Amino acid sequence: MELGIDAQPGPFSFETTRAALVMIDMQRDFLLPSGFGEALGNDVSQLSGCIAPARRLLDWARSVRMSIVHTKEAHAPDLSDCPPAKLQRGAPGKRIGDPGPMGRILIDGEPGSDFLPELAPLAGERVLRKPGKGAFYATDLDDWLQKRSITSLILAGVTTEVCVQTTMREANDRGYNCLLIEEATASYFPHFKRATLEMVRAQGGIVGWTARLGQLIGEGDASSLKANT
Ligand code: C5J
Repeated sequence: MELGIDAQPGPFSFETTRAALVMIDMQRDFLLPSGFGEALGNDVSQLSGCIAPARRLLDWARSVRMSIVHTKEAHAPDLSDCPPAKLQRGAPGKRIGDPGPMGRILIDGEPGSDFLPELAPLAGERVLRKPGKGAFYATDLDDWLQKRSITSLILAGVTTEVCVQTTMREANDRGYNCLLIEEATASYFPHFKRATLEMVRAQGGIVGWTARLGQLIGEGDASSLKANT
């Protein structure tokens, strides 16, 4: 099904069979107290507003049978994929690999690295562990998308100006058309989110497009989409 939506800076069209939803890092470590985000001094409550819209977006993507990728920023237990410079960030005792209330901070397999239950992947959806901020760095994401002839990405998740924006820029450079859903992404710093949305769509969409969730999925269901079939 080909869809066209009113986005910024202009219309965004895509074929659902050649698009993927990329849900970025909706993990306890970033969204709940006592994880990595809070260890870095952030107010994690700033992210809670994007959870329900992200779930609506996920439900919609499932309803149109779009490919879905859930990324998680998490390191191997032996930290072999964590550069020393990254390991040294944050206060001593609250760094990557240190023990915390949700297990070792930002380590794959620990409770903190897992997805929020309401955004948990279903069978058949891709879970992509990544050691960096961008989902294309040191992963097979590009190959995986190419094998499925995917040319457009719908992006959501946290945080807007870090992992979401980095991934969107990587994807844009690789030739993917990228649409960021505004309510389904959040930052610990609301002004960084606002600036990122503006930056992405400036200069005729230099990094991609942005749209409100309702512009993509309609207010209550998917029926208000402009299908170009
Ligand atoms: C951060 C992320 N903020 N998922 N990671 O370190 O944006």
